[in-house]
Amino acid sequence: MTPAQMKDAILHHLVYTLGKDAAHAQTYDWRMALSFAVRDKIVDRWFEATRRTYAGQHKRVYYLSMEFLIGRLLKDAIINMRLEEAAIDALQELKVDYQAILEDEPDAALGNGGLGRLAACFMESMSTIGCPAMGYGIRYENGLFRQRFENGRQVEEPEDWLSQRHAWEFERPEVSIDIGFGGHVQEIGKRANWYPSEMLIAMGHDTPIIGWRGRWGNTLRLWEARPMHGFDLQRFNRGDYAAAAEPEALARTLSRVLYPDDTTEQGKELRLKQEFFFTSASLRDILRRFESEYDDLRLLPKKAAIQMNDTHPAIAGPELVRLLVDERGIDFEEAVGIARNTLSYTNHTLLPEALERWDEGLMGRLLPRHLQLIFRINELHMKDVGTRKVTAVDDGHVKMGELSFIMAHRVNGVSALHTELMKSTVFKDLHELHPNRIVNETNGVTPRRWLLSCNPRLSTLITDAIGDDWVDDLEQLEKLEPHIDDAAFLESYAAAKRQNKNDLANWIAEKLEVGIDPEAIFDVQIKRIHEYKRQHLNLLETIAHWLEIRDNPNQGWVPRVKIFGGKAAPGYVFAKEIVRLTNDVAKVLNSDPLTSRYLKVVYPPNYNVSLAEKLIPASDLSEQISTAGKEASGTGNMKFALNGALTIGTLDGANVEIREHVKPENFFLFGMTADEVMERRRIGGHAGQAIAADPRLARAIEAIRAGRFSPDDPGRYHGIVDNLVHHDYFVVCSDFTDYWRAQREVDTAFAAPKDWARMAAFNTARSGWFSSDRTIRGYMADVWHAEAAPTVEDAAG
Ligand code: GL7
Repeated sequence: MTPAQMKDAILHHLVYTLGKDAAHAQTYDWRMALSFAVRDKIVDRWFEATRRTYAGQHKRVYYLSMEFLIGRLLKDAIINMRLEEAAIDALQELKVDYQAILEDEPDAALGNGGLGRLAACFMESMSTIGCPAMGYGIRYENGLFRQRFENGRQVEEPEDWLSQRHAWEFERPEVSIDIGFGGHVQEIGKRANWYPSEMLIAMGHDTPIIGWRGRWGNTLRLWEARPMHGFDLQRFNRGDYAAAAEPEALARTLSRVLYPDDTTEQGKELRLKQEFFFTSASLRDILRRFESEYDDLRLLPKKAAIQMNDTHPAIAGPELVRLLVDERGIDFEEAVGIARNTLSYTNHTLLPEALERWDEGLMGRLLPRHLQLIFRINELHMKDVGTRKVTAVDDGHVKMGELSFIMAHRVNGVSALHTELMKSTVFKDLHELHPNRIVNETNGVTPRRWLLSCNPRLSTLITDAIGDDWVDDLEQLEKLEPHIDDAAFLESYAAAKRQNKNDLANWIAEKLEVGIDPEAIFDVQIKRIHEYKRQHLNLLETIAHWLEIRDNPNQGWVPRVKIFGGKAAPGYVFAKEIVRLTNDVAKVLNSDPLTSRYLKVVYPPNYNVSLAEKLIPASDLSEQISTAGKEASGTGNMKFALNGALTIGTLDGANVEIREHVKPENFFLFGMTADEVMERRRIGGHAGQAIAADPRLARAIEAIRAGRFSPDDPGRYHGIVDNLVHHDYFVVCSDFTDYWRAQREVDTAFAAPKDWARMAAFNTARSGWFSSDRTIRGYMADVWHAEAAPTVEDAAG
């Protein structure tokens, strides 16, 4: 596409799709016009991919996920279609600011954190590889809440990303599936009829996901809940307007909100309804498509692989069995076999509070037939393995992890360490009974968004050095290794980082009115706020460091900016206190004339995908400091390493593999191992011992306790202090001393800029393995048994 053609396409959509003329068009209008111009090009590719999938009778992968944290889509689409030059030139002629258009797009925040973002990276990688696939999820009207700070406290506001027209989706009224809840079951022989008492409609909305170079496109189909019957005209005519609208409002509630929850359970009835709603709609859509092509249901596992992303879609097991047995007359045991060979399950966390369990009573009320089938599946499994030791139904609860395990032919963990811990802890018994079922697929991130698009300076430098094949095959980054000994290359590498840091410093000055020194270490911790992620360990070190600088302000300290980003689940009191403490600490430190040139704290509100794209390319140090054994993988850790930030981290999740790849000397390791953590917890008073042994730690805790960061309310953080001193389940105190040591090593290393640049460049060169393309290839080979289809030629010709 030439710039002139692009310009025509934009103007065409501006006039005929948006009904605006150029003289009156606002940023929004230009953004939509550009989006539609790009989308047109994508659609051709997308159709071609669909045609090929049908023609080649390829196996399809179905990725069922409660969350798809896709963020903005316009730049992604432009980059993957390689239309950036055309777009920039066209807009320049039209005198429209390209960056402003990109920034105008709301983030589609249909996810909480890593799990949802992983699903988004997977969608992009499957399209890049040409793996015929479809993502299925919920089209939340309100995505993850927007975070604001009021006197340092987190305030949540609804995210209304759909208040403007969404440029990327196609409404599919013809794909409307009725979903039932409640009611009763009538058994007739081996089958049953389920008569739900409540019905609503799931309507599909399709977003094309285009891969790199536009060679393949898959669909993300998100379900919207609609009422079965419109509003009640009788009531309306009687003037009872609110009651008339009630059925509609109730039905819509189902796709209204994304549960603002990270790794803790939400035992809400509505949540279970959401899970069944999207799972059932997706399965029936999948079966409808399958039956339009094949007439033998036993072929299902050969032609479809259905991935359950965590246990949120775990009802897929019983629902698929129900659809096969009750609606298609297949024998129960055979149906279980077909379902199991089609389904697989990814576990994303070992935190006990995050493993879903549903009360039998609730399940029986909402899904009476499913509960019957769960009992039968459970019995059949116990019979097959010849032991009653493991069970999916226990103590009046349905355990969704066990149910998923039993109904899947593969169960995967998301990093090597996490997979091993799965085998030895939560799924120990099941693993012994099915030793080949658990496999590992270490997470990855898409290099298109997380390097090519978000870090153009580094991308250009890399391409100049080794060509652009790395975008398809990220392990080519290893070819950078010989360049790392070239002083000119390293200088350019450092200069790119420095310019990214300048940009970020300017943005922070403008948005937060805090001046930061681009020469300082940009030390960044961005992720959900959670005790196990230990933002408070970072804060304690910050406070201890501040106090030490105050002792001796003229000692030539290495300047540092601590950058935090992240949301706390609205009901998670401790996490919200950490948010507030971070803001309070920032206030005190940033205005301290003695220390502020050496140490600042910034905490931009509303951390989301777009903010990550700004922060990561400008970071020097990546904080991955979770209690060992608690972070299943992490994916932010990979994005940082790829963009040349060094990690300070524990041996947790994928940190372990990152350290192996980038080499131990280019990684700041500290802290206890997962085994040591478990040992340490057995010692009574472990926190007290650690505090007594480290005066720096004692002083930092005392500063919080005495109210130095909350002089107007000295007792404000006594909850945090009490937790640290007396409980400290996440062994913050016991890891503090070693963390402090590692941070001082960071200071020393950063003071030698050439060596630092070398280590940073080495991180980039060795991060290629963490591409989600590699992860998806792993799933295709080990889990889905699926092959890539022949892709379309390059979009650019
Ligand atoms: C998570 C893990 O906590 C995180 O470590 C992992 O990288 C991610 C993707 O596998 O999944 N599990 C989880 O429940 N959430 C995660 O981010 C919310």
